[in-house]
Amino acid sequence: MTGDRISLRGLRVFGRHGVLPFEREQGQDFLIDLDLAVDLRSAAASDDVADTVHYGELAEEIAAVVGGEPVDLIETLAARIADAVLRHDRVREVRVTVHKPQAPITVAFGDVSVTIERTAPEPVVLALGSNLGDRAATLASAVRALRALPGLTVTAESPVLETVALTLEGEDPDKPGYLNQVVLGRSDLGPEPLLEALLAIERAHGRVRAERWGDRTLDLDLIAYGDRRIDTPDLQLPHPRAAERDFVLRPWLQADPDAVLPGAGRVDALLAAREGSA
Ligand code: PH2
Ligand code: MG
Ligand code: MG
Repeated sequence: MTGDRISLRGLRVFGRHGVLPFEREQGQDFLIDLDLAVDLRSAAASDDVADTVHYGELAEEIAAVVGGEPVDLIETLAARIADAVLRHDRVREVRVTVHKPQAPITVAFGDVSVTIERTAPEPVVLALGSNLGDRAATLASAVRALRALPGLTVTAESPVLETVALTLEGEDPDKPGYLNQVVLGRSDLGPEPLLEALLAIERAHGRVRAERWGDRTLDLDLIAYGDRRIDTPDLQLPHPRAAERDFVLRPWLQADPDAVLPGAGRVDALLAAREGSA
C-alpha cells in the first residue's frame, strides 16, 4: 500500500467467533488493525472531516461487525470488516488484521492473527472491435468471456455499431468494415492484470498481432480504469487516442449518456466537438 493512509491499531471488540461451541457461548476479545489507502489531499486542504473517512465512525462500524453475527473463522470476519470499510467510497485499498490473542490453542502462544488486503472495484471502460470472420459472433463470445472473468463485473453493454475501418491514412471503405462495441464494468484486478486478461481473450478469439492497425478478429482495448493515469510501453491510461475515435466514443455514449473520459471531458462534448470540426 503506497501513498496517503489512515491507520487504526488495536481496536478491541468482544465477539463470539470461533469453531468451538464454548467460543460461541463465552465469547472473547478480538483486536483489529486497519490501514486504509485514502487520498487525504482534499481533507488536508479543506480541514473538513466530511472530506475524509471519520475514524470514530469507522471504529463504531467495525465494532458492530465484530460484535455482530458470529462466524467460524477470523478469515471470514476479516473479509466482512474489509467489505464494511470499502463501503466508504474514498477508500481505494484496505488492509485488515484480526488478532485473536485468547484463541483456543493448547500450546503457549503470544498472538494469532490473519491479515487480508482488498482493493475497491473501480469503473472500467473496454472497447471491442472486429473486422475479420464472423464479427458478431466474435463480439458476443468476447462479451461472454468478459462476464465470466473473475474480478470484473460487467455493468453495461453498448449496442454493436457498424463502422468504417480507420487506418493510419484515414477512413478506408475498401477494408473490411468493423463491428464495434463498448462494455462498462467495475474491476478490482488492477490495470495490468486486467490488460493481461483482455489479451488472453483476444488470443482465445484467434487474434494474431501482425501489422499495426491491421485487420483483426478481435481487438479488446482498455480505455479507462477509474481515473488512473499510466504511461508505460505496454499500457497507457486513459487510452491516448480514445478522444479521437468515433468508434469508441459513439458506443460508449450509448452505454452511458454521462460518460466522462478522464483528462478529456464529457464524451457527448467530445463527439459534438468532432462533428463540429468534421
Ligand atoms: N481499430 C483500430 C484501427 N481502426 N477502425 C474501426 N472502424 N474500428 C476499430 O475498432 C478500429 C479501426 C485499431 O485498434
Ligand atoms: Mg484498438
Ligand atoms: Mg488493441
